Amino acid sequence: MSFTQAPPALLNQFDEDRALRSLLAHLLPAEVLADVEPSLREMGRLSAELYPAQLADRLSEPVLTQFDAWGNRIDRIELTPLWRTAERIAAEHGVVATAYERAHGRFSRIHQFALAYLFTPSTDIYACPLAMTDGAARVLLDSGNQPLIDRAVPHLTSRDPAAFWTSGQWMTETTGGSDVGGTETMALQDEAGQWRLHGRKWFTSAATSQMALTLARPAGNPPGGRGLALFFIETRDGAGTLRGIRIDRLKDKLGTRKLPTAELTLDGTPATPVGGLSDGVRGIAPMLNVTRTWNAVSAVALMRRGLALADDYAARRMAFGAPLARQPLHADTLAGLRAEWMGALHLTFRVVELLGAHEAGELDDAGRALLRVLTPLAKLTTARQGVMVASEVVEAFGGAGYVEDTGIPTLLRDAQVLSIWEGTTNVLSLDALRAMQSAGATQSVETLEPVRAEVLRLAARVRDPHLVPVAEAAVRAVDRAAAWLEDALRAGRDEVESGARRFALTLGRALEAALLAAHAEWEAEGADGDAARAARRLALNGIGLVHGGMDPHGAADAVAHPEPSQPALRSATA
Ligand code: MFK
Repeated sequence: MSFTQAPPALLNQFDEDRALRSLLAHLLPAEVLADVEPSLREMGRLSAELYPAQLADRLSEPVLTQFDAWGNRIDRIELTPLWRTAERIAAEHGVVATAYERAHGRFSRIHQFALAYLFTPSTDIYACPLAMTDGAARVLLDSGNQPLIDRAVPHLTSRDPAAFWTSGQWMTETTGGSDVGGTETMALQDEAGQWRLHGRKWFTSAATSQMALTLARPAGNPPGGRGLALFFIETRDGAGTLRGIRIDRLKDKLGTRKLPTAELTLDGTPATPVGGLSDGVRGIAPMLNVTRTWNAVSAVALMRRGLALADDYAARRMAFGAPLARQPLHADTLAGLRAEWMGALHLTFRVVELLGAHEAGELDDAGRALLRVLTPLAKLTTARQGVMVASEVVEAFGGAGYVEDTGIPTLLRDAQVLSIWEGTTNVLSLDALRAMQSAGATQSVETLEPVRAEVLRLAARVRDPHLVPVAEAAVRAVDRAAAWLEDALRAGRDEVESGARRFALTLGRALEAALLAAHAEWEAEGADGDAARAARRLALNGIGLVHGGMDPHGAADAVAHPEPSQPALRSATA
């Protein structure tokens, strides 16, 4: 009658993560790996150490106080204790700065995002303001606007918590989060020539940032995205008072509840154009691509956290006379999820690798086209995997996973945002198509060339007979996607758009399988190596979706189906 279950526990999250360490050994030269490893090990230690603090802080949420006792409007947001700790750790450990210091050239992005991956699961989505900070630094540096670069970039990339700034990315209005061209905020110049913004921002994540990049329509500009301009805002004056900004309320969200997401009114907010006075969507696009990369890294990180907890629990929890880990069906379920996470990890870090090479000026035209296409593909594919894996992790804990004070339900609620913000799965599927069309011929299957060339390049490396069927399945899935596209292009735009999501997920999963198979070949650990097992399992879970018709799961392009496909894994590609 006195049995109590030992809860899951975490050890150093770098040392424990064999998949990450193997991937880094593949991507980084030995001397770079030796140089960055201590910082990653320290972040892995902090990640485990912060986990109990995260559980203890579970119920606290940011609080908005709009007025002081005397009726003065103050609009102060009190952050949660762990967020304040996270801000300090992020600055001191260079979770943004590492990418801009570029101590290891093209490899610094890999170092930075490995830090972010270890940092993210224990810090209550503090990754969100960091993502926007990183994106803002990128946009400002790309803009060539030297006064703004001098003013903001040293803060955005500082390792000193007292000097560190985060940035907001204020895009969404009541007219829509996807169709940003409908933005209603107006930019007017006052008598002194100062631009001032007037409007309402409906979904501003991390409203406590010191600066923001936002879109507004200069008076007289035409409607649509081209009529918008990109503006820089400093949110507070020297006395700490908000500059023409009212915080109307905080959002009551399904998840990411530590994140002070706000509705704002801009009422004469002083603002500086970042570039010209039009084409603001194009101007903010580099920020979107950076935050979408962070989104993928966060998806992989949350999957890893869920699986670390589920694996530990499976070793502790006895049922029907044995630990769950030795119950064949439970072990098989976890193996299927592990494959999804490892595929997502490899796809995401391929994007990171390309981004680092691009920023170091080492990508040719084909590399840049690949980066442009892989960014939305990685974001949308990993986000769907993140939601599915988080849901399965809840189930892997049985009833305990459904109980709030285990901390497990938070994983699912937080994961659900990954497929929504920064562009929904559908918007990003269309973006991926558009990116392919601008890289290749506009109306033909040559559109697929950057992705197809990448999958063929990876498949050509695979020699191990245990892995060759996986590489072949990846190539076959891309070929079927190409055949579908050819038919759809003949049938017209509606046919192309209605299949874009299945098409994009097929390409994302084919890339994951090919990357895993090529990595397993490099690991050279035979059929039982981690990556080899994950590659084969990902192929079994299913790669291709384009020929599914009404039931997109029915024709999953699997190596073999020794068992009926698992409902749990079906949702990975839904
Ligand atoms: C945990 C970490 C995650 C971080 C979380 C941060 C939380 C922040 C919360 C948010 O802010 S969520 C809001 C995010 N909002 C979006 O992601 C918007 C989603 N909608 C789209 O992406 C639409 O496709 C888009 C707004 C871009 C469509 O607008 P338009 O006006 O129809 O733009 P259009 O005509 O497609 O593109 C305009 C130009 O930008 C074109 O270039 P040109 O002017 O040279 O022709 C495009 O090629 C270019 N462009 C668009 N997207 C691009 C891009 N260029 C490069 N990369 C892209 N991704």
